[in-house]
Amino acid sequence: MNRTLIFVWLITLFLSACAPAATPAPAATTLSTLESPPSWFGAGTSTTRSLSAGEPYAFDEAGNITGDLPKDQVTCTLRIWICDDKIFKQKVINQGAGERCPDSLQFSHAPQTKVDCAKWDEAKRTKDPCDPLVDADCDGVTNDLDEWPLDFYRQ
Ligand SMILES: [Ca+2]
Repeated sequence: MNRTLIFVWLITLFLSACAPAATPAPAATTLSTLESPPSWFGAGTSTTRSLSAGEPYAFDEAGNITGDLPKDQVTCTLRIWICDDKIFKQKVINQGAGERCPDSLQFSHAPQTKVDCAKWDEAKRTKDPCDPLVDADCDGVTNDLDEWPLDFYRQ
């Protein structure tokens, strides 16, 4: 073997040894830090309620009517009451074009659940393990995007 080939081989070996280690793949992101439903669900004396409807009005994010919708348009609404709070979800559809309200806005997607309001209120104050007004079931999916906002095991 000639000296040039040995030199190139040694340089290659040196550079590969000095190369930074491959960066590890990022850890899988979890949707939630919890492994089970938050402590406010399944206990306590209060019960959640929900109501879904199709309404000919426009709403703000809090569920207040802000005006009428054009003909053929309807706002599909889902209201969920938890302790003294309300979650409001909505989507405007065009019934004239054959659109219908999505299943995720049906009241059946927020079935009645027992709630411990003291624990609910404490989590609202501390945001621990999450802010229930943003993510009621603490599964990592915000209420506005969660198809099952009261079910930790379904998003
Ligand atoms: Ca959620």
